[in-house]
Amino acid sequence: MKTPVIDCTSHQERLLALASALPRVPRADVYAFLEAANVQADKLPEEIATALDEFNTEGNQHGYLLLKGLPVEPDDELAPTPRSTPTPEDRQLLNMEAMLAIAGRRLGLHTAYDQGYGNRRSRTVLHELYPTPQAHPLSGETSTIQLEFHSDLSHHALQPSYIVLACSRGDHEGKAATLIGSIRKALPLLSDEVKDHLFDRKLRRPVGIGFRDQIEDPNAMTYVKPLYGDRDDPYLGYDRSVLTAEDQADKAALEALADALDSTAEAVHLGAGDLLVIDNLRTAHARTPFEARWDGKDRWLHRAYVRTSRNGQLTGGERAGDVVDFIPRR
Ligand SMILES: O=C(O)CCC(=O)C(=O)O
Ligand SMILES: [Fe+2]
Repeated sequence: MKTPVIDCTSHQERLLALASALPRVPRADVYAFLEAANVQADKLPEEIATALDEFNTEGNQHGYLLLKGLPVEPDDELAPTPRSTPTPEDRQLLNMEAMLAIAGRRLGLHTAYDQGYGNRRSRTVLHELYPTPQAHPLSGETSTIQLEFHSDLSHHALQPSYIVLACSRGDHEGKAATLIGSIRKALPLLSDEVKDHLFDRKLRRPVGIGFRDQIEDPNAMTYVKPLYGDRDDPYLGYDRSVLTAEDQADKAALEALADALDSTAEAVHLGAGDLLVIDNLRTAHARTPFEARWDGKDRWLHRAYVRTSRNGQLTGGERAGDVVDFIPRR
């Protein structure tokens, strides 16, 4: 199996030069920022450009690509890890935000999504992930509890192709693992009976079950197919916390899928200078617990969703930086 990990250390100088061509305040004009990143994406070192391009066309067995050794600022030059959203609009560009923009533009279009929960953060293109003291138990801002296997936005009709996570700081103890369960690895473990049962089967995925406090329409319901697309190389739609099975056969099939994802999942321990591209249509991901210390040095990730032409996400005229309304998957 081809390695999904690329060491980019030898390209640091070149990557810093690309980053220096980007606007200094990314949130001042996100469209302009991503347009500038697109120009730089054409100038990426060949090794990195090829890895991203191949991942974009073929994917891989692992369901992710990990670029390591990117030119993150030395830790003592980085601001303290934030604790509360939103990110100030006038914050200066960080190196890993530049990497998120350039690598993401090589793949497709950065996109913000209204996730249907009515939560503030969901309409922003450039996300931040760090522990917050009052994190919702199903959000990426948690730390001490396991964030269970899920595909991001599986309930959205225009679910993004990729999740890009760029790390400015890892957690203190290196305990936080992003687990990636790839359907390409899990599928051979499923019986034909289970595969047939899950393929094109619409399961209920209530919107806002995890964000009930903020939900506007308590009857909102979406339908997610655990397996769909090409029967021999299917896409995956999965969320352990909110996908609901009604009858015994559905429950058993979902459990078999969960077991197969669990037993084949790979762990990535994100550290400073790492950028992880997750194939959001062929994987589910989770994050193991870790301890926040609230000392300004906690785990700090930058995140964006990237759309591509896969599975009808684009119909023409879209731009990197667009905000997509909530369109429930049915
Ligand atoms: O923190 C991570 O590694 C992943 C977080 C995540 O899955 C999410 O916020 O949806
Ligand atoms: Fe996620």
